[in-house]
Amino acid sequence: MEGTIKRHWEYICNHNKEKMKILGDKNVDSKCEDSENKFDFSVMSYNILSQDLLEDNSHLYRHCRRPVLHWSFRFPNILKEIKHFDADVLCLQEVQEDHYGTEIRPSLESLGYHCEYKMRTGRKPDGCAICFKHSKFSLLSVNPVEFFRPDVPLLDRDNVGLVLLLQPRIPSTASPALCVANTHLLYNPRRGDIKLTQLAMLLAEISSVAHQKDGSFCPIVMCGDFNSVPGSPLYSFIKEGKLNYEGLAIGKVSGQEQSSRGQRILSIPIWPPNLGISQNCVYEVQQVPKVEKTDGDPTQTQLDKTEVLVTPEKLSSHLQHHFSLSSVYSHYFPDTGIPEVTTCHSRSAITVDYIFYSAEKEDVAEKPGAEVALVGGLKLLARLSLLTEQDLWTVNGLPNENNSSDHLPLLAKFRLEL
Ligand code: KL2
Repeated sequence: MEGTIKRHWEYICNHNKEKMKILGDKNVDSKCEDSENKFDFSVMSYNILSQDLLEDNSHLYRHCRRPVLHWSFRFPNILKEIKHFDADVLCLQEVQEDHYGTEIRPSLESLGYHCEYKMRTGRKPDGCAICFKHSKFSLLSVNPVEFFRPDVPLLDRDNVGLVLLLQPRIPSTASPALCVANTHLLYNPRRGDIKLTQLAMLLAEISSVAHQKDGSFCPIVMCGDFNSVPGSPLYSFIKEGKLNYEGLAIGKVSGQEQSSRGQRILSIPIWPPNLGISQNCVYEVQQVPKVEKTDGDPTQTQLDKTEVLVTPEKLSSHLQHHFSLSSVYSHYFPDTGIPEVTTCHSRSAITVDYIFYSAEKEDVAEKPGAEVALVGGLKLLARLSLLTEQDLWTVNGLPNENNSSDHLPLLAKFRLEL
């Protein structure tokens, strides 16, 4: 087809303790060990560009031929793409409420998806959806997250997240649940203070949802448009599990813009205690432990909630989280060092979209001293290759005749070993 660019599947194998090898566009099963007790599934993360936002920010799309910007042109292309890739889990951002109700949800349901949706608070009528194949998962819980908090002046923006707990459908074998999170963080490049707090709120919700009875966490996939670039402090915090933000300008957190002239330095702490989230990104439980009414030892106490009880912290500029998260993409082409891009319009061509996942132990680089909780592991089997900015300008940038958002869909295939 004219004007299309080919993206290919990169299959990834781990050979004991060797580094990841990318085997190219070959059949995965002929190269990777085939294990019996496994559950394979695929995940797509896709910011589909809400029509209202397209129209509000029309200066970003001046390079586009007018007809390709109509929703009636764009939606069939987006649906075709979703159908073609046939992912088991879809994490969609910028899902406009009216289109969700009239077209997106009905179309996806007829493709065998169960759909959950969280609309932004405030006036912009778009939100995040997580859809999953009925045939692959059943729904254990739906956990929407609103980043707007009337009692916290910092949190005056309307972004949201959505966290689902899914049960893999596996005949006659017990499987752990899978926690899938989706978000679209604040765009404003200058407000890294808000972005980091939104991220902490999402991580706290994931902790609470993925937390299992034995104290460990089930496997986690965290997708979305984080409006932050690879290597930025926000990105590094996700990957490293820690961030010292002392002296960091709020405009430097996301790395979207170079200049940080006249910008405030992040305050310590970034968010106030009444948010109820610790510097370790878990919900704080402030209630007094209550004594169990049993015949047993009366000094034995039990907490009401499953959240981690956090001791009061001294003020420090260190953030932490307890998951060990890897990124499906590596953000640069290995041979040329040229950056991959996930969004491309007349103002920018950068990576802001990600699929993060809790990798199984062999995938995780040794991090001495890192306090990492026991988290169920996923093996990354494959990813759909991304493109360079130059590739995208050969097809007139985004959106174009065939790619109908200003973002590309990200796709990964995972294995859960049982
Ligand atoms: O970067 V995005 O596009 O993840 O693709 O997220 C936001 C931006 C989205 C939701 O707020 O709308 C876009 N300049 C450029 N893009 C903007 C602006 C802006 N001033 N405001 C919103 N968006």
